[in-house]
Amino acid sequence: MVAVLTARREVVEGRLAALLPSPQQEAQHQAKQVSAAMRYALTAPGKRLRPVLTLTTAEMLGDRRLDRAAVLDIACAVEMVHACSLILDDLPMMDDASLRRGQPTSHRVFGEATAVLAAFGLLNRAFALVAERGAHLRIDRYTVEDLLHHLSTAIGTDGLIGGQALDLEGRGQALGLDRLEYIHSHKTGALFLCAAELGAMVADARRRELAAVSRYAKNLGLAFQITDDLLDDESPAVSGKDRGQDAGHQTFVTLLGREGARALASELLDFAVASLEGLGRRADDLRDLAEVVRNRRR
Ligand code: GRG
Repeated sequence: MVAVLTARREVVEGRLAALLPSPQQEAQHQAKQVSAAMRYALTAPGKRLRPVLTLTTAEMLGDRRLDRAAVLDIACAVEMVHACSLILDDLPMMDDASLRRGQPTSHRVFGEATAVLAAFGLLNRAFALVAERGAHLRIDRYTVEDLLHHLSTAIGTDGLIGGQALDLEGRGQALGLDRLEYIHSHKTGALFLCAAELGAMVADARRRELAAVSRYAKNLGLAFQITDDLLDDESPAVSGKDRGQDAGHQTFVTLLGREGARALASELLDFAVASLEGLGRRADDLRDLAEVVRNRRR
């Protein structure tokens, strides 16, 4: 990753744990196990691409009024939603995964009931953070309600939840490309889109800028899922997940073959980069982020 993106990832990494009760506070807490499970899932070694996307978009479009501390917490809220979705996705009733981010999945460590509560604890904390931090931003074009509405729409039945539901329904069936694209542009793409759009909104983006960022993130998110499919049948040492987690499911690789999937990902990333044309050199970090996805090995 280029230096500025790595630096943003480290800033996120440094902030995430501080947004949950500390292990000392946890020890005093009645609900110790659920707090410990939230921390376990959130601080596990993830790539932090979604919050980096939020920060990068905000830095690109923000002016001197940009409240970097608030933006960082809103970016971390996006990562909390992501961590929530990973806990739920790994449950026996969903993907039944045993390994995530190179370590045992949350339900394997804490049990299913605590894992589910931790997922909703993270989701709840994410909304609280956006509400608290979004309320005092110095922006004119968007309100804190817009931010919250955006986040809840991204998660809902027209977002992650809808994509996941259709993914589960389609298990074991032959799906066409349109259906597969619909599933993954919701299940995976919706949070990329939301991450970028929140970054634009907290920077008080003009509508034209927001539209460009949205087009970029839609293409980036779907491309990211395709690269995920490509990595899935590689070793768990690389992906940090169970080997062949997608075995028996239709994926972009089973549908198009490795070369076809690689070509589609590359085309989507080209579209993503082309969407940034009107933003000039300011968008170079987002261009670099597209290259990170194109070349990802984990
Ligand atoms: C209520 C938030 C919520 C969700 C319910 C379970 C569910 C609906 C959706 C599942 C969404 C999901 C887990 C999609 C997979 C996305 C994906 C490609 C995950 C891997 O992302 P990386 O590689 O992971 O960025 P790291 O570990 O690096 O963060």
